Amino acid sequence: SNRHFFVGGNWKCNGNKKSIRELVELVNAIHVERNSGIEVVCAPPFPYLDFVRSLLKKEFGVAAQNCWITGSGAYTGEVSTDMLLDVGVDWVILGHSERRHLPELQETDETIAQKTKRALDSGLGVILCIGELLQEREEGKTLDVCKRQLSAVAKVVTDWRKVVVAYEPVWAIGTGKVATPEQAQEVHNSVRQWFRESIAPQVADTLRIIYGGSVNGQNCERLAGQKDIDGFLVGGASLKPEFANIVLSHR
Ligand code: G2H
Repeated sequence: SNRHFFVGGNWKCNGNKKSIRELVELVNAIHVERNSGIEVVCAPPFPYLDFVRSLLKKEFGVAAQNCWITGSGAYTGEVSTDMLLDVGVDWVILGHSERRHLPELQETDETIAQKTKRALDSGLGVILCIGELLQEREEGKTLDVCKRQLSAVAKVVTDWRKVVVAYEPVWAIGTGKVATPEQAQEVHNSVRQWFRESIAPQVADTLRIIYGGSVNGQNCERLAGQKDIDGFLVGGASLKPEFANIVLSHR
C-alpha cells in the first residue's frame, strides 16, 4: 500500500534516566533505510520527553502518552498540548485501554474525543487507541465497540490526516495472548470499511491502522504481512532489543 509503516514504542510507566538513555541508544542504532518510509515513534513518560527528544535521532518521532483538553490554566497535574509541542513532541497516544479501563482513570469516549480534537488543533499527531474487552469479544460486540469509540471522535474531528488508529484488543494487552493475524486483519479491514462508509473513501485508503497487544519479535512478521495492518504499537517489547526486529518486520 502507499501507507507508510508506523511503529510506536509505548514505554508506559517504565524507566529512569539511566535505562532510558540506554533504550534510546538501542533505538538510535536501528538502521531504517531513508527511502523505506518507515516511521518510528517513542513514547516515554512525561518527565523524560524533553530528555528523549534531545537524545533520539531527528528522523524518529517522540510521543506523549496523554494530554490535557485545553490550554494552560488552573488544571493541577495536567500537561497541555502547547507544552508538549514546546519540548519537541510530535505525537500523543490517546484512548489507550489502560486510560479507558483502569478503575482509577476511566476516561470516557467523549473525553478521549475532546483530547483528540485539542491535540490535532494544536498540531500534534494522534495515535488513537481503540479495542474491545474480552467479554465484549465473546459477546460478538468487537466491531460495535470499535465503531462507538471512533464515532465519538468523528463527532468532533473532521481532518484525519494526522491520526493513526491503533487497534488494541484489550484481552491481548500485556497478556502474551496476541490476536492471530487473521483476527487482527478482520478487525482492521472492518474498521477501514467503517471509515470508507462513515467518513470518506480517501480517508479509508490513507489512514494508518496499526495493531497493538503483545507484539514481539516473533509474531510481528506474520501480522505485518496482513493487508490492512500498517504497523504496530508495542508495549513490553519496545523496552527490549527485539524492538528493532519489529521496526524492520515490514517488507
Ligand atoms: C498494548 C501494548 C502497547 P503490550 O497496550 O500499547 O502493550 O505490547 O505490552 O501488550
